Amino acid sequence: MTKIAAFADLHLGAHYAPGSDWVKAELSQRNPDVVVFAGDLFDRHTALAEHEQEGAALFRWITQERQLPVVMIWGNHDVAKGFAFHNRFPAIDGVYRPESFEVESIEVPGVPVVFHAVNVQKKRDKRELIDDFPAAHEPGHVGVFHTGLTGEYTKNNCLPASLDDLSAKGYDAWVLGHIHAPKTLREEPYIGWPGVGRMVDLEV
Ligand SMILES: [Mn+2]
Repeated sequence: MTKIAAFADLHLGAHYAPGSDWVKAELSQRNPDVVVFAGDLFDRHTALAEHEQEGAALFRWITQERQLPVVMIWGNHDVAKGFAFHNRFPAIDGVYRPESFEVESIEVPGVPVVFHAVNVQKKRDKRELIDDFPAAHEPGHVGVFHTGLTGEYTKNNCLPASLDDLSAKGYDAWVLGHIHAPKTLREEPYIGWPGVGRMVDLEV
């Protein structure tokens, strides 16, 4: 059993964002094997240089202080701010994310789970990528995806897909980003948006 602490849409810099102290407080109450973050670390409207430093410091705290690996993707806000390009965010040992803008399968040393994940590529990314996620035929697969799915929860959809598309992959969980109101779309196996200010505990 692998324990995952999952969150998304931290939106550092936004007035409604709970901030990195919230993440630290949540993780201090948990002992996961791996942390998953599903995109939008920064808010494209309001994040300043100090928030960039806060984001990097948070990921260093998780990986160095807590000694936990992180699997993360870039969301549309991060990309609009210029992260995901030019190595603007520092390389941090123990932080794993796709290196390209295609779906990649990520393995974390010591964690018997394969994470299938993709970075958003541009501010309004309407690519249909679900066919690029490999189907799983055995346990141990988790999807990490910054998507508004079929768009009913957002005016600005991102990387569209359907819930049925996700379900059909046979993964043990899908951690989604982009929608801020927490929403569990399927209980078991979990498919959902942790949302702003909520950390989700998964066992896969
Ligand atoms: Mn987003």
